[in-house]
Amino acid sequence: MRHVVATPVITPDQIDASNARLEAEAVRDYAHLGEQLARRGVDIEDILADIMAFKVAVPSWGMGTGGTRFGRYPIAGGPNNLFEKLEDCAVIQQLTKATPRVSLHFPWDKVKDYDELKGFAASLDLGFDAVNSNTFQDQAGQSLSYKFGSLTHADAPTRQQAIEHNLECIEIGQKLDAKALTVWLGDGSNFAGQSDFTRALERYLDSMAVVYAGLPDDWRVFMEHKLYEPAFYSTVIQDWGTSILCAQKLGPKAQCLVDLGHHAPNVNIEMIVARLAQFGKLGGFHFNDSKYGDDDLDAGSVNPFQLFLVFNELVEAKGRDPQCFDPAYMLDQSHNITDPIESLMMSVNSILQAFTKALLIDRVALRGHQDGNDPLMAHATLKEAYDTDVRPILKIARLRTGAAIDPLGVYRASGYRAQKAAIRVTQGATGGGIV
Ligand code: RM4
Ligand code: MN
Ligand code: MN
Repeated sequence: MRHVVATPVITPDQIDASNARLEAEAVRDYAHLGEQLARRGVDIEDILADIMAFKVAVPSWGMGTGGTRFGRYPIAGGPNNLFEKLEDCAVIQQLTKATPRVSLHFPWDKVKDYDELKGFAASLDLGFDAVNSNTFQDQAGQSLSYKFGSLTHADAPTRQQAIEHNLECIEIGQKLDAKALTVWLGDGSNFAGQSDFTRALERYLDSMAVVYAGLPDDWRVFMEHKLYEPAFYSTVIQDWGTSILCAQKLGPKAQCLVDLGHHAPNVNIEMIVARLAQFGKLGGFHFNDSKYGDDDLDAGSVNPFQLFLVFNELVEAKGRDPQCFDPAYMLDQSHNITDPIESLMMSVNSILQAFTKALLIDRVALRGHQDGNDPLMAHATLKEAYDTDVRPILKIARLRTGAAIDPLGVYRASGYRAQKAAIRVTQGATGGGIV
């Protein structure tokens, strides 16, 4: 039971000392921005309240250095097991106070005792978000292979094995107070003619109906589409169209999950977001950024404007349906050349910036310009919000929630990773892969 209670990873003193140095300047900048926004009819405190309330889950699998299929470069002091990953998640939560929940992936994150895991997480101020199933790899000792598919496999026993794995994820998730299962499926084909598109989707729906029936009343299942990889000719749940058709067929607890990297280059993702929200089927998000495909780069690092446009749709959807619109926000990134803690803290910041700017859009003016057929002013209304430097709001939000005004600065000064390097075993640099 060595894991039952964890001690805080960065001491509150370290955060307080840094905040004390930065507070006066942050407060002055915030007051100045407040004045500017007041001239635009915006109360900065309203925006701040929304920002302080916004939370995004972090992925357990994002805590290790990812790697590509060509290689992996582990960092000294990186986590070797789920408990160490949770310690790293706790650092992000301590310094940002925007990531109180962790999304787990099974069987990668299987442990013997889930009460112990829950207690350990709680002692670090962490809870759990959606659980993710994995039928895209064969595990040691697994009786039937997923080489030719899982939930859509031609053989019923293999489908059954994949169904049971998803049901087991729900069972584990219930022990951890999760409320959703995310199913991303690698099933697809590599050759034209290899798979019958229609029959494969029928099998998917049949399998998912069994998984759906196993959902507790207050649970949702998220279907995560992705256009290619690991299958390179066709993928069963390849886009939001297939995803929403299946969600509609399965029932109200089934919703679609948008991973920003799972679309062809140049696809208008913000429009997909609007469509899914309009029909009550936007269940969740995996934030990351990309240039070519499922690159899993840090959110907002390549295309922050797109992230802003996505948040514009999210704010718009929330405005239309404040009671029911409640997507689960998660990060899903692979950190190949940076310390994952640093990358994730930066990504949280980028997401919050995009959200803050989206909240600043003058929606009455925008609608007027849209209906008055004034494209230039409609666009200028978006740009007015996008061009605002909202960093003072984020700093004050962190100050007021007990986080660090400068998370990266405190993290670097703490020497956290070096301390862990002295305790944790550093893995060898061999092999590739996503975890
Ligand atoms: C997939 C997808 C899933 C994630 C796996 C590891 O591309 O994004 O969400 O669970 O990668
Ligand atoms: Mn994803
Ligand atoms: Mn992905």
